[in-house]
Amino acid sequence: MATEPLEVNFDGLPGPTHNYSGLAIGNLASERNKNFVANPREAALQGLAKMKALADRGFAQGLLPPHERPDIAALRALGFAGSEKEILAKAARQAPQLLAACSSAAAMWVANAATVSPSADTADGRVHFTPANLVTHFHRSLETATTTRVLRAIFADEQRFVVHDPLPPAQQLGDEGAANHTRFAAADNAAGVELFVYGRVAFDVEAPAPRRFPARQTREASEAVARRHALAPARTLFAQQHPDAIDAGVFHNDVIAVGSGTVLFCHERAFVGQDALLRALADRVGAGFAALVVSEREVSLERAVATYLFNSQLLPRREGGMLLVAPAECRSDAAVGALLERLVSGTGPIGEVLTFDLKQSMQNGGGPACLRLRVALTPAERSAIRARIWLDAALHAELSAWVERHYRDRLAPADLSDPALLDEGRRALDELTALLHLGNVYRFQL
Ligand code: SUG
Repeated sequence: MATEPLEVNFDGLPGPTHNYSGLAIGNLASERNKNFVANPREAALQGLAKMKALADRGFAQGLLPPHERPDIAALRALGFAGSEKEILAKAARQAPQLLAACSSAAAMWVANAATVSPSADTADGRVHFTPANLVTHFHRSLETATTTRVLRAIFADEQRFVVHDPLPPAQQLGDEGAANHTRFAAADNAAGVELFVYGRVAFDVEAPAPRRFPARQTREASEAVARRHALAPARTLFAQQHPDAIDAGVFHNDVIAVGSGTVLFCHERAFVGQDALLRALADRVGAGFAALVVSEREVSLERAVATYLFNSQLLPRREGGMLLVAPAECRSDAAVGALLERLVSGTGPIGEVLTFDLKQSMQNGGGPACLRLRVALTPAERSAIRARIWLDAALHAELSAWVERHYRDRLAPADLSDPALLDEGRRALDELTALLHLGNVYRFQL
């Protein structure tokens, strides 16, 4: 029997202002579902159901809290003045898209919270975190300060953890965190091979780049993160996302590739120079490395983006073989459904597929993998965490009741100026920090 996996999945809990404002350029779902009426309560319960199901299966499951929204300090910085109620009313009247940006619950997609390097990979033997600066989109850039505080509250033991500041907030250093980073390792406790994926090279205008949609991550940002984390160059790889993939809606690499252990599951049009990359990975990860590459003929890039097939989690099962945690949308697509059947019926590394209804998040372009941040921890590092963030049956029940108490079941962009929403959110988050033993992490608490 395999030893207990060291990797912990921390899932982001969707917040009380979850809504569809069409804020994310190049994210087809977000663009398409603009102005839909959202159901924040259902979003949070769907997220909790996934966490619970995986915890019940024996996977180590943590959670990260939502952020305070609307972000009144950000609205003030944009020149809206007066009481909080006046600020909301003025922003709704004069600049509804700015109010939407300052109200987004996008912090739920914690694959973008930070890049994480486990202690087995770093020169000083500590777990390194670099919160992402998320500069490509204003609504996401607002997450960095709270994310940094939350990570420092949870990973507080400085002997074991270091939470860096985010990279400087400049487009040339655009960093989107773990969504563009994959770690491979031949065994638990073994030093890993870290793959950093970028969309463009900021300081080389000649380098290939997408034409239609922004490349959110730069090579310079990826390199800076690797440098800070003091990774061994021999075990660090950099690869470019295929510009055609970005232009087809692959705004983060985790929309087209997922890797874990010794397995990489990706589309044939995921990377520039894909064959060379696969050879380099095989060379560094070792003989066990297996690449499951899906051809355009079997599943087109367009269907891969529409179903979010690759935005899946790959988890090592105790009984052997890997579990693929995929969005429910994959089952209803003929080509993707057939591929999943083929994967589990063969002798390949994937032994089982589990799908979840995450529609509330999916409609904003966030599948199972977007909702989680992977942190590989030794048992001693796990026990150094004091916050109550492990999702067991008791915490699941308490959080579900908390969601039922505080979350609305209908939220349209026009509701974002309702001052009651701000109060409801603060009341909920104040209770949540107590429930999770987090201390004060929100601006309204400081
Ligand atoms: O940054 N959507 C997010 C989705 C992030 C998905 N994360 C990963 N792939 N890891 C984004 O595009 C939409 C918000 C709105 O339109 O209301 C949004 O921000």
